[in-house]
Amino acid sequence: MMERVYLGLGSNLAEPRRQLDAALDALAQLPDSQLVAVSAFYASDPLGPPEQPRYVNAVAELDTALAPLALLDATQAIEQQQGRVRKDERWGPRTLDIDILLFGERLIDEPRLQVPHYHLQARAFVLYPLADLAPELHLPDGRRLPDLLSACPFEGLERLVPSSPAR
Ligand code: PH2
Ligand code: MG
Ligand code: MG
Repeated sequence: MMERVYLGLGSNLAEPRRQLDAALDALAQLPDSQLVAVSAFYASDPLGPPEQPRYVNAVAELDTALAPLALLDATQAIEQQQGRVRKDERWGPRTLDIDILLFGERLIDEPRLQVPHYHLQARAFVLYPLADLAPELHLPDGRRLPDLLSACPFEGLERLVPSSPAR
């Protein structure tokens, strides 16, 4: 059975837009999956330690027959391929971060994976790209995206002009 997944992508090192483009190419190659749509790209100041470059973020819509932990393994492999180095610093700079935001109607609470993503509701750089793809989305826990958006100002986000005709 195919399930609809929303992935949050972020980068603030080594040409962030190029990192996101490469990540989307890799996601499009995943087995038993189809990349359905991609939001606009958005720039924003870092949330967390301030002494780091601005981020570029986007959200991707993926239909997949992979199990959640198999998809997590696959997205972590893509992060690794793109030079992600895990450091002790919380929310430090990274070449690529792929977060599983939503996985069909599932509520997942496992050591390696919590879905819906824990910080979803507080982050404009997640909510607004998500709304590009599914403005009327209902979360499996009953929350509605329009309500989350109205509690989270667009402030600080910069919608980027597409860098290629494809996006
Ligand atoms: N990701 C973080 C921490 N801070 N700030 C922005 N603007 N964008 C991010 O994707 C981001 C962040 C941890 O994953
Ligand atoms: Mg993240
Ligand atoms: Mg992450």
